[in-house]
Amino acid sequence: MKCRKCDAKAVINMRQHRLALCRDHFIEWIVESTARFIEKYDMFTLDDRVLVAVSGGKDSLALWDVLYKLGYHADGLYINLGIDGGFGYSKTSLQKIEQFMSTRSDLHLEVVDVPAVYGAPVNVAAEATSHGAGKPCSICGLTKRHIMNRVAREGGYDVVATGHNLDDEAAVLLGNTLRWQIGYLTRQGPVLPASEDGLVRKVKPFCRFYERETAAYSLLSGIDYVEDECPYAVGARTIYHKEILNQMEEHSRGAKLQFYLTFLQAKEQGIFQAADDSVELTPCSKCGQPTTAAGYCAFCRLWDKVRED
Ligand code: Q46
Ligand code: ZN
Ligand code: ZN
Repeated sequence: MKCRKCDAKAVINMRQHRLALCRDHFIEWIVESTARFIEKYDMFTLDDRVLVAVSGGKDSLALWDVLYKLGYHADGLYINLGIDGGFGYSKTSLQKIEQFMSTRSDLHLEVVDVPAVYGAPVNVAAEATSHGAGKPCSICGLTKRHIMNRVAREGGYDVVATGHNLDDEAAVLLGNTLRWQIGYLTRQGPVLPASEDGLVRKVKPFCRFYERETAAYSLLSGIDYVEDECPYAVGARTIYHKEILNQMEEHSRGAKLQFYLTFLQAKEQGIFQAADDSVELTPCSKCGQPTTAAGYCAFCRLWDKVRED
């Protein structure tokens, strides 16, 4: 199969777009489409300071690479969760990020070491509290959100960007829809606006790319990334939802993209407006970050408990 734009051999065929492209034109397509999505959803401008959450995986490194190419002022944030999983997951992740940075000039990385700063790896914290019931994911998510917001506020960043792709977003959407979690559905989308109470704007510039596209971008761009998933991702409900969506995609090309885009349209048309449950946030009396709780926020209560044990 030939590239749609030149005579070279196509390396990828995106059936949902009826678009086959060669290496160079595919890389160009990803970069240009990202720029278009950033503009379309009003994510940020060239004047903004962007903090990219990088895990060492294909999506976040590809995102950082694209923003770098587009000339955005994008710094990285790596949160060391202290997860080993028998193969040094967190350690390998940081190595891949450092390797990525060594071949690009003027990149800046903030590193937050969870065990050093807060007293324990997230999986140990999960065992020490009833919160996780064995799985560290809810504690891990809470901790990552807290740290991203703290670092962004302290560093004067305008926006936090994450590498979530369409497969991630469609899986979360399916989960939220199956349980009609209106609060989550109301907040899901390419942009989570900043709140006056101190939540920094969050954006997902890759939310319209299939996972195979971000993986292909990384491979074709020579980005070396951590291929192993976090050991705790195994058996996660989102993985099950991804499998269901993959089956749907096999039967009907573009099903995932359509599911996500029609959701965004429905939201724009006001389907969840009446249910908008925006809540009042107040500053946590310990760390000062916005919380719905009175007194200490969930993050501070959790990590205080971990340190007590
Ligand atoms: S939440 Fe759970 Fe992930 Fe944290 S513990 Fe690993 S799988 S990294 S996105
Ligand atoms: Zn071409
Ligand atoms: Zn707090």
